[in-house]
Amino acid sequence: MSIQWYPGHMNAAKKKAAEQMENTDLVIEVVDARLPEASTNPMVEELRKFRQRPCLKILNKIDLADPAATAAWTAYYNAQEGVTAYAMTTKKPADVARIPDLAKQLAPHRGVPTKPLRIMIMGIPNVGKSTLMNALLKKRVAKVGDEPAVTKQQQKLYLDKNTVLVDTPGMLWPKIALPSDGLMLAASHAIGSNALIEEEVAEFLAGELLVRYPELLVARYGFKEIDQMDAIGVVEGVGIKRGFRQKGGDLDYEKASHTFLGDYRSGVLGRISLETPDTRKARLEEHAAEMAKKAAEKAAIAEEKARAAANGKRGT
Ligand SMILES: Nc1nc2c(ncn2[C@@H]2O[C@H](COP(=O)(O)OP(=O)(O)OP(=O)(O)O)[C@@H](O)[C@H]2O)c(=O)[nH]1
Ligand SMILES: [Mg+2]
Repeated sequence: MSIQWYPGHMNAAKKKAAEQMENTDLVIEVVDARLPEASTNPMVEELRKFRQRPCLKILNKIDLADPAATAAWTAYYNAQEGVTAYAMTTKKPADVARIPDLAKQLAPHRGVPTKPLRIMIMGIPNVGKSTLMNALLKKRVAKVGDEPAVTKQQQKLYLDKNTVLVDTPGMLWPKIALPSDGLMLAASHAIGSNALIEEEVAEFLAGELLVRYPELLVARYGFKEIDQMDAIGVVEGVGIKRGFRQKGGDLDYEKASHTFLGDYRSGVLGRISLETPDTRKARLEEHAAEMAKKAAEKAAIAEEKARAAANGKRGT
C-alpha cells in the first residue's frame, strides 16, 4: 500500500511535542476505541517515558465501538505501568465531566494557581483531541473535522485557574510495522486516502467484518448467503444494493467502496471494534512468524549463492 502517512509537518510536530513534554505534568493520550493499539502512537510513549510523565489513556468514540472489546482493552491498558485507561465518548457531557478529577488524581502534586496542572492532549490524527478540548472548555476553541490533520499547531488554554490544557496536532510515526494497522488507520480516517486506496481499505474492512460481524452486514445490506461471500463480494453487494452504476451500466466499485467506508465511519453499520487484545496478539505472532520465514528464505538464498560461487571457483 503506497500511503504517504508521515508528511513533513509531523516532524515539526514531534519536535514541538518533545519540547512541550518538559513542561507537562500529565499526558492525555487519545486513541480510537475501535482500534486502540493500532491508533496508539509509539512516539507518545517514548516521549512520555523519557520524562516519566503519567498517562490518562482515553479510549474515545466508544459510541462506535464494540462494548465487549472496549472492556477488554480498558483492562489491558490499566495493567500498564503509569497508565490509567478511561473509555468514553466526547458526545456525552457526563463522560467528559469526569476527566478533570481523573487528571488531578494522576498528578496530585500539581493543581494550585502557583503550580497549575499542565496537561498535554496527544494522539494520532482524527481521534477527537480537539473535540475533547472543546468539550472540556465547553466552547468551540479548536477547529474539528472528520479528516486527518485538522489541527496544525499546538494551542494552550486554561481550563480553570489551576489547570492548563494543550491541544496538539495529530502525529503519526514513520514506520507502521503491521500492514493491517495501516489499513485500520485508513478505514478510520486517521490517514487520508485516494480512491484507489479506498478500494483496498474497503476490501480489508469487508474481510474483517465477514469474520467478526457478519450479522451487521446482513442487517444493513440484506445479504442473503453471507457465509458464501468474500470481501470483494461484500463491497460489490453494497454497490448493487445502492444501485451504483457507471455510465455503461457497470458496477461503480469506487463509489461502493467509499459508501461502505462511510457506513463504518459514521456508525450506521453498528458498533464495531477492529481489534481486541486477543486478535492483536494473534496478528503480532503471525507477523513475527512471517518475518522469521522471510529472514530464513533470505539466508538460504545467500547461502546458495555463496555455495554456487565457491563451486564456480573450484570449477575454474
Ligand atoms: N462518533 C464519535 N465521533 C467523535 C467523537 N469524538 C470526536 N468525534 C469526531 O471525530 C472527528 C475528529 O475530531 P477532531 O477533534 O477534529 O480530531 P483530532 O484528534 O483533533 O484530529 P487532528 O486535529 O486532525 O489531529 C470529528 O468528526 C468529531 O466529530 C466521539 O466520541 N464519537
Ligand atoms: Mg485537532
